[in-house]
Amino acid sequence: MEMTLRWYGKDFDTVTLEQIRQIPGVKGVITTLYDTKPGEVWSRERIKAMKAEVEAAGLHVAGIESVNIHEDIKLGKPSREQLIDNYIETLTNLGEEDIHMVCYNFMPVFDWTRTELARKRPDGSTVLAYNQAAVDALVPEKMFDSIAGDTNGSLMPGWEPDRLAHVKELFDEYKDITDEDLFENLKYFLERIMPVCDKYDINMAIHPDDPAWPVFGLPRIIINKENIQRMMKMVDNPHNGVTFCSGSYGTNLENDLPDMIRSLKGRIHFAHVRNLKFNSKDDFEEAAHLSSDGSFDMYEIVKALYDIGFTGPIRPDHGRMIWGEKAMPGYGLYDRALGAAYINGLWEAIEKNAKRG
Ligand code: CS2
Ligand code: MN
Repeated sequence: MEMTLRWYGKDFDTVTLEQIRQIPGVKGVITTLYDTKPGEVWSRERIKAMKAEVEAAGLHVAGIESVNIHEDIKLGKPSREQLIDNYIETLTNLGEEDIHMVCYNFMPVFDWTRTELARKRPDGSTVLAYNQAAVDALVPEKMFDSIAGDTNGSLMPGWEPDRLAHVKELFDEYKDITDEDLFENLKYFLERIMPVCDKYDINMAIHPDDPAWPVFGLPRIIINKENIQRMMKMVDNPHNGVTFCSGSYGTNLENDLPDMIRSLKGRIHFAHVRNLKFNSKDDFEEAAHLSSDGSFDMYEIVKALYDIGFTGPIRPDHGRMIWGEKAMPGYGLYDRALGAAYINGLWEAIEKNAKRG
């Protein structure tokens, strides 16, 4: 594995490349062109400039998170043809610039969903949290009222008006889209992009849906072992792989994380490692990476990655906000740096132990 940190680019991130460079064992960043829109072609020049900036700081670009997928592709609309052509052009430009791992997700309308961005934990840190009752209380009609400025409606944290501009129309478009349709549309997309991935050796790494079940009546398919195996088989090419995100698959306590990892040998191209603390099965918060702070056995997760011979980039995922840091929720420096050091420690111990026999 290669330890990395996610970096949003200097215009958006509070964390600098110089700081990242000083985290022991981190040589690579996972980055993106954060100001591009889904469907847009990423130009060769911009990719080159991004790489040069990262390399000038003594780091390298270990992969992209994310090249986002336009909703029309997920919806299977005729306009997807042009949009997939654009995606292929972006992949070509990334490949020409020697970038070989692309993370993306296939979640309708929203990326991750949390109900609180700063829940206080007993140690005084604040974390992202999810409570199912809070989501259930949020009937879509109320959501749209609140977007229109009705303060009685409850807007979800992190859902800035921008992100929601076309949400109502999108909900309407997804009304008749089933899980089967979504699988079909994903298959169509993957089949179209595999030739360019083969040509440039680009590993596509789908990120799981978070939480790992349908929210607001929207279909969600990248949620468990069965569905992910189906996805691997339906486009059976090693470049069609996954981002194994412990914190996203782990939202569903029925997902056996080490077992899932073992079942994906050769197809995990990127790993997000984080811990969750469950207060009940319907309420969880994002704990420190350390096993004893949350509900997962992090040793078993890292061990499973080691055992399958995982060689791709790995990163700590959402961190807590600690030591007074002000940053994008989940993406401060301090707790993610602690997470990287901890995962590195687990890996070193597992590796030395294995080599000793
Ligand atoms: C990430 C996701 O911050 C996060 O929760 O794990 O947003 C992830 O970057 C995307 O889903 C990948 O496309
Ligand atoms: Mn993740």
